[in-house]
Amino acid sequence: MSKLCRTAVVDPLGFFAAPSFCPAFEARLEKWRSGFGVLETESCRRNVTRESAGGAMPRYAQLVIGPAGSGKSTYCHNLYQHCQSVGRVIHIVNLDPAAETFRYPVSVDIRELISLEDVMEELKLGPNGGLVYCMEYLEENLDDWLSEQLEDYIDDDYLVFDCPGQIELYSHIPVLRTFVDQLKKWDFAVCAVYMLDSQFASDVTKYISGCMASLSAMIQLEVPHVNVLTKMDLLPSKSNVDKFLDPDARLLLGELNDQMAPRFQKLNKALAELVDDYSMVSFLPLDIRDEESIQYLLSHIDNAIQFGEDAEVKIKDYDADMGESEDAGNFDMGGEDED
Ligand SMILES: Nc1nc2c(ncn2[C@@H]2O[C@H](COP(=O)(O)OP(=O)(O)O)[C@@H](O)[C@H]2O)c(=O)[nH]1
Ligand SMILES: [Mg+2]
Repeated sequence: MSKLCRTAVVDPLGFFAAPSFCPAFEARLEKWRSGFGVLETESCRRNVTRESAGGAMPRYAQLVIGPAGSGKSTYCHNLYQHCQSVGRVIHIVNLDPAAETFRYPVSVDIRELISLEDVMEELKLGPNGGLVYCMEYLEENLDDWLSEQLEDYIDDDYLVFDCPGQIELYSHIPVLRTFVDQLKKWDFAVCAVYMLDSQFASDVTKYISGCMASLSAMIQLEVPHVNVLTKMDLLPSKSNVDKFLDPDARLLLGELNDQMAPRFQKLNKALAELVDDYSMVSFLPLDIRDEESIQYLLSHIDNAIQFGEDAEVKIKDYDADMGESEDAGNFDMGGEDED
């Protein structure tokens, strides 16, 4: 179903030449340099080009997703600050109807459309049900309310959507998928940025559960997907986390088997294979204290949506490469020689 496709690796700002601050970065960097860093599915290749946008430049969007408390809004704030310091303009859209305070300027706010408090009060719903109701209400109002809100953002504009963290949105409720499809129709090139708290990397069993949640979002959304391990500043030792940034399925399996009862071995193997087959389980670490870390992450995301690239290059990558040769475009990540 999914394929890892070779994409053009562009480095307009020279970030890939910058030294990284942890060894696993170097490994990831090499992967990106050799041209396979973004997981893309069939529909990813329908991402926006200048031609599909009717000759206009596409707009760009990051969809910042992940569990509640994983650091989505904090990332948006730090990203905003970083962009300001390098003279780059981004606009942040709050899609969380439960958000109360913001540390970044909110360009568009879902709470102007619907308020969680009102929903809970009038429909007698709890916070979770209320939030799902709000998001479904947004889904119904994409064509009028959201389209009107976004019409001021034109060619080349870069929007960052700060999403709520309810797991339902990433597992089985199709709201975000509809949302992403609509953004694509409006000529946005979209990248999902999945945030996972680094405490998930303290233990292999937690890590696998975090990976499964991210995988579920990735399969549902079918857009270029970048996983981020947040709150790196809270980790006592960065070296212990390296194995989770770009994991080896066999090592994962060994650790899972060591920690769990023998009857789970078959399940562990299936999970490790799933992780390996999808090749999605690589994370970029985010340490918000470190400007370079934010810059590095942003450069990956920009690559994923080919921000700043000429449309002709995109067309070549997505069409010619794929048509020319299967080997040129697709990787079977199950093999041992991939690293
Ligand atoms: N130390 C540290 N705390 C963080 C970081 N990111 C988020 N937090 C804290 O984690 C909590 C949840 O963060 P928030 O961005 O609101 O998460 P969201 O629910 O995913 O938007 C807040 O108290 C943040 O201050 C980080 O990188 N380092
Ligand atoms: Mg938030």
